[in-house]
Amino acid sequence: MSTAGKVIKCKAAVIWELKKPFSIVEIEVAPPKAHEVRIKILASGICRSDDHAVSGSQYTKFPAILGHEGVGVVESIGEGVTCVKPGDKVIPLFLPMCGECKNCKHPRGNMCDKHGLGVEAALMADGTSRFTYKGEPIHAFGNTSTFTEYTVLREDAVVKIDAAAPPEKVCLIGCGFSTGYGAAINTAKVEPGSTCAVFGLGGVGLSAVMGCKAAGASRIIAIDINKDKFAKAKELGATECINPNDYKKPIEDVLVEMTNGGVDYSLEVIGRHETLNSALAACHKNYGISVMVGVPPSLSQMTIMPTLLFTGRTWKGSLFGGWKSKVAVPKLVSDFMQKKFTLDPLITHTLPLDKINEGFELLREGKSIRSVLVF
Ligand code: CND
Ligand code: ZN
Ligand code: ZN
Repeated sequence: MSTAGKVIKCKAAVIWELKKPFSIVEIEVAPPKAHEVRIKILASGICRSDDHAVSGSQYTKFPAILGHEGVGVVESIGEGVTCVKPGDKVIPLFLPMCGECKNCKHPRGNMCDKHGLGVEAALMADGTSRFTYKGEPIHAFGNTSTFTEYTVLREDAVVKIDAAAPPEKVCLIGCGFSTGYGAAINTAKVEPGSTCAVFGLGGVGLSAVMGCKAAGASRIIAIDINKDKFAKAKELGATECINPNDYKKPIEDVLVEMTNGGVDYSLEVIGRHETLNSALAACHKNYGISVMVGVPPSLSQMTIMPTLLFTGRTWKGSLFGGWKSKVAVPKLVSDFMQKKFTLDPLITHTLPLDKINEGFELLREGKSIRSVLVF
């Protein structure tokens, strides 16, 4: 029996307040309005940005349904939707793309003018939510909300992918893989033979290591305070792994010495002021490029020594790896299907939605790279 046009009752992981665990409850998901798409989620990875919302480091409206790294299948579409149809396998896009605005049309822009990423991504375009619990609205998150059996997306925030793609793997193309890999390739524009430093070896950082390797870097120095991450970093292309806690000197000084003046490219994939500063200082004065990939705390301010930039370094930020989401995601999925890169080493745990709190604990304890929830 078709569910189109009807409210669907389903399971979702709802977070009611800051720093509290998720609870699995039955919610109501309203049908998609015009230019919206309702999808059944098949798999969703857990990314640190979801945990930043739990901890308050990234401001979010509660109660909320988090999750921004998923794969689903279209259940029904609202009026005027032409980009997907029921039955299509899709990836939700936390960085939507209308394709019409100045940013979407600019060759280097990937942050659509029509859709924000902050609190405006917690509701649909008309300012309401499609999720309710016992009639009370629940906020969405990051234009996506994938920790639920069904979600509703704006049509600009969904793209069709190869029907044969395995959801429990390609969900990582919805955030972690694309963000790290693209930051190296598109934002830093790592060159063959260059020296790179990657700070933070989670799912996003290890994808940045893969991007540096694919771009032909000859030296990739991987940095983490958790040495358990080193074996995987080496497997994915790191040539050296170092732990800042093993040195008395600041890690930027260690890197400058190791590379006789600083690295060509540094990527900060943690989201802390201290490591952002270290990553900038560790790159070569004159021509070094440092890319901020980790999400710093919302509304925070940081201090840097202006001479770091004055002497020629470049400091850049990278959202979703600089990819234009609607165009790049299907292509990345097809590259994965053609075995141009692997996602298996990034996936350390697969869990049912009911075990979402366990998945977050594994991340906080540094025991997982990516946990993927399967539905
Ligand atoms: P995850 O927590 O898995 O990895 C972070 C790694 O950093 C861990 O291995 C930590 O041990 C390590 N670390 C922590 N503190 C330090 C330190 N002081 N020095 C060295 N290493 C340290 O996170 P993830 O890989 O899922 O995400 C990484 C960041 O990327 C995080 O801030 C997340 O919010 C952000 C991100 C950005 C974007 C984007 O579009 N730019 C999209 N999604 C996530
Ligand atoms: Zn993410
Ligand atoms: Zn746009």
